[in-house]
Amino acid sequence: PEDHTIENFSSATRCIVYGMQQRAVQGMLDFDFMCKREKPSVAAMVFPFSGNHYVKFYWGTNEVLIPVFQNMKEAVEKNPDVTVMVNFASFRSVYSSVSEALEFEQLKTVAIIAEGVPESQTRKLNKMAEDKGVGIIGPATVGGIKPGCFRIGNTGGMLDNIVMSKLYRPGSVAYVSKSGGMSNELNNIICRNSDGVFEGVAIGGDRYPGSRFIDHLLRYNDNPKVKMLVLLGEVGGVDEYEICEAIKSGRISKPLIAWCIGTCASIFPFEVQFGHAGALARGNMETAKAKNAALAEAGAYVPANFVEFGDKISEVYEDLVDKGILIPAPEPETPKIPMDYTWAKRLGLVRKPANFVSSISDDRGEELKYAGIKISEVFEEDMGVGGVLSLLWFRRQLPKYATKFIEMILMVTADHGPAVSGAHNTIVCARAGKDLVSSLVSGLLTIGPRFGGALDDAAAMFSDASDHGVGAADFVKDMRLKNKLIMGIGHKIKSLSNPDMRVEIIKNYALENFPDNKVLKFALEVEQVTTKKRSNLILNVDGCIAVCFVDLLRSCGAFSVEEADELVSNGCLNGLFVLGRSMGFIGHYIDQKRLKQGLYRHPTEDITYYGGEM
Ligand code: Q5B
Repeated sequence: PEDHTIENFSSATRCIVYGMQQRAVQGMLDFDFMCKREKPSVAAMVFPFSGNHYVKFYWGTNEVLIPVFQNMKEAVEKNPDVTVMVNFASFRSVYSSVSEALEFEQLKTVAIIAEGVPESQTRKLNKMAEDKGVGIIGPATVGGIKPGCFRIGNTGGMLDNIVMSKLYRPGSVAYVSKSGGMSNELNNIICRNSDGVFEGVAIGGDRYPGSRFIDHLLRYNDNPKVKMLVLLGEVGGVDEYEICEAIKSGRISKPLIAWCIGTCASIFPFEVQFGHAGALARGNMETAKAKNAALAEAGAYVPANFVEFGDKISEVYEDLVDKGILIPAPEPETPKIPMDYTWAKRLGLVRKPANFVSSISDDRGEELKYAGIKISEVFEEDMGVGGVLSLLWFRRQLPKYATKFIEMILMVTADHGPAVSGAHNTIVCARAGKDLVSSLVSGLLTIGPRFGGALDDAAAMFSDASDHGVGAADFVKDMRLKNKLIMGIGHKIKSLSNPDMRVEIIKNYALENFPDNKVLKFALEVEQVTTKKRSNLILNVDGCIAVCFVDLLRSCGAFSVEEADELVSNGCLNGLFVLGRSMGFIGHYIDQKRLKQGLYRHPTEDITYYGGEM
């Protein structure tokens, strides 16, 4: 049947890309730029899963914004010049998205890229499209390319490929094939053996393609700018016989070079299903061999094998040139297209200092790594949270007693009731209707020199005095003279008569397991002095963790004293409290939500309103 529903693309053809295929869109825009198109061929994108927005693309070295719409209706209405839909929907949503698109009269061509579309759905879509006079390219196709005019999706491959195959300017040879991969091969073969491609379409490898070989070949035959036709058929189906008929009847009048791939199928003792869904011969007529013979018999130029396909094209081309039927156009300058930085870097053509250095984890390879250790090994060796923390914070695998100690710290600091500053803040924030992160952060922001954030300074003060051989009493006296509080000493409710069990647990573990307890022992001597003044001036949980951790870092063998001190001065000890207490704050947030607690307002009788002079 004469089916001319496929529109002839021009340098003004514009499309809507369905799906967030940013790489494909960039490829189309790069092609447009190379072809010196005035406007980008992609007018808009449609992505149902986000609100309307814009995405930035390169237009040469400049940047342009392409709108993304949530639905086709708006995209079509806002872009009345669009006639093509390039549909990247998955096989699951091809049917609904294409049927919707067929409602819009302005669309003349739909390219369906997805593979695996159910044949029953394809056939329904084909019927709907035919009734509405819309041309379908695909499914299961890369699309097609018309040099100088329009490129569907990724057809033609990478930009260097497009340049090598001279797809930025029209030649005189138009081809049709099934496969996208083989189209690339054709672009190359045709470029080497003629003045190049005028247009090429891959109709897709399914058994029921929307448009067929004949539709495109007739269209090409009727275009005076096309001088030669190329067909790359394949094993399976009988569409090639329609072409034979068209040649015999004279409907196809231009020279056609044809080859059906899959001739090797006869080597197998059984019928072979090749890569495409439609590439299986059901009977002798559908074999590549039979179809090649029929094409040759009808008058097509059929080489002896695929290797000679290019030679056959060259032969026909030279003949047309000799006869003056084909006059090659002067070769334009090869367009320069800026190379993407990532690609140029991969080719080793450019370098640039990185803005960022990171040394603790790497997600680029097959497996996530923490400090060079694969995540699977972390589990195989049962490193636990302590092991992971030591990899990420210290880039070291610490001994088991050390990683267990880290876990003990996280456990003892996890919570200390709702009354402490941080939990209180988290609770008030949660009750004000805020989300988890805001409530957590409002609690964390109270961690500081008085509450939970005394570890780093405690470590620095005790280790400095201990390193310099200062006696405990002199240290306390000296701090008082300087009007400084000793960090890690004192507690609001814990005292000699109400000891803090957390401190006992930490202290005893360190005394029993660490190779050295020098700084802890000094801190305990200081506690002896301070508690004589007031019984709540005990070595508190911050102070005890801090001094034990200094002893651990210095004596576990993984760090030098300088490295250990640098880690402390970088704030890792307060980090332990922050990390541990986050568990409690999140618990308080969840608790308040569970208890459906309303907005908190502090009782006025609990506030002294002072209006006097200050
Ligand atoms: N005096 C912790 O103060 C607290 C002194 C001192 C010398 C000291 C106070 C302090 C250093 C910071 C520190 C961590 C504010 C605490 C934690 C986590 C927690 C919290 C929880 C949890 C308590 C009364 C008298 C005054 C002061 C003297 C006090 N501290 N002298 N060095 N360090 N410590 N913070 O009881 O002569 O009367 O003027 O800042 O280590 O945050 O559970 O609550 O897990 O959540 O209000 O455990 O010690 O005492 O400030 O009224 O002082 O003692 O000079 O002497 P208080 P103040 P004087 S653990």
